[in-house]
Amino acid sequence: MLDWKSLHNTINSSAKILLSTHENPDGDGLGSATAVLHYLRDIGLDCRLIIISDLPKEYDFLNPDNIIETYNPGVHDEWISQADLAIIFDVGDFNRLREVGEKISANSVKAINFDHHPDLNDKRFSENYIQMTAAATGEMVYDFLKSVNVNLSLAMANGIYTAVMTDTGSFCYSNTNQKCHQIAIECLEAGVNTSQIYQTVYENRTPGQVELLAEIINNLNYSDNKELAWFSISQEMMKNANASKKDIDGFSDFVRTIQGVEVALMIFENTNGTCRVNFRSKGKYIINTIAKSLGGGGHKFAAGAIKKGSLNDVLSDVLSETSNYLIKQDSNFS
Ligand SMILES: [Mn+2]
Repeated sequence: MLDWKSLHNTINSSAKILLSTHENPDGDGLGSATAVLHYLRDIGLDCRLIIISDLPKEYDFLNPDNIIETYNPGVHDEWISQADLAIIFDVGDFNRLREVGEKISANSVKAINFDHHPDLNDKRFSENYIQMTAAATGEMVYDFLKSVNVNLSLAMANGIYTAVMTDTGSFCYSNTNQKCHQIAIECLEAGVNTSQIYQTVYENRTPGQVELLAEIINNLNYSDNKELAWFSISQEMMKNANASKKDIDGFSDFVRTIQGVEVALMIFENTNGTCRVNFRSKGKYIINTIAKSLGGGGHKFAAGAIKKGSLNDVLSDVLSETSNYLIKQDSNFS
């Protein structure tokens, strides 16, 4: 059990509190941060939620009064320099805060890591509230609020529900636990419109995204007894489909749904001479060990890394590395 009382004490002795989450934010980071923002404002604290990326359109519903701000040096630097506490949600890696993290460090703002990713022992965080058994950071936010008997407002419940729904693949992934469903019940009681949130987040694909997905499906590769399904996305494919980077979210999850496939692997060519490597496992294989060996990290069954090199070079390296890991884990089972 985490010492939530201590976090409440830290918060109550702070005058200006900055909340943030990782770049290219997802439902867990945004839902967690907005839920806590509403709580802190309800108890009268001065706080702002500032993120480095633009807010993805499908999460506009969490932002009715523009409570989520995209970092802008001219607008935010002075305020951040006066903040005495920063609470960072679901970040996984301090570097994923980009300039927001740099401002936090440059101003020596006390930074708290509030996350269900593994602890990276990053000295830039002064305190860590980490619970790797939590399905979502939003589950931890729920505990944090319940530790002082907060009745979930609709705004808080919308955030928490979005966080848990997105990180559990709508309560289907292997990380889904009893508590996720208990949280869902309480969110329903608070008035959350669950089907509307589902449709807003998942049934809003752009034509470009579907075009790109079609090309991926047509060029899907299998290896390792068809337990591994992999695909790569080049910048040329992105251009042809007129797709944006966030359009690729969920593709690995989709490929993992194929019968017999245990691990889905995506390799995405970035524009800066690196590739993003993304693993999803059904549960037979632990894949964050592979991600770690590539310099990345993540959860047991959902992990990734950024690797330098051309698409072809990274592809052949990662494929052989992945095969080795799968074979090794296979032999451990038998
Ligand atoms: Mn998460």
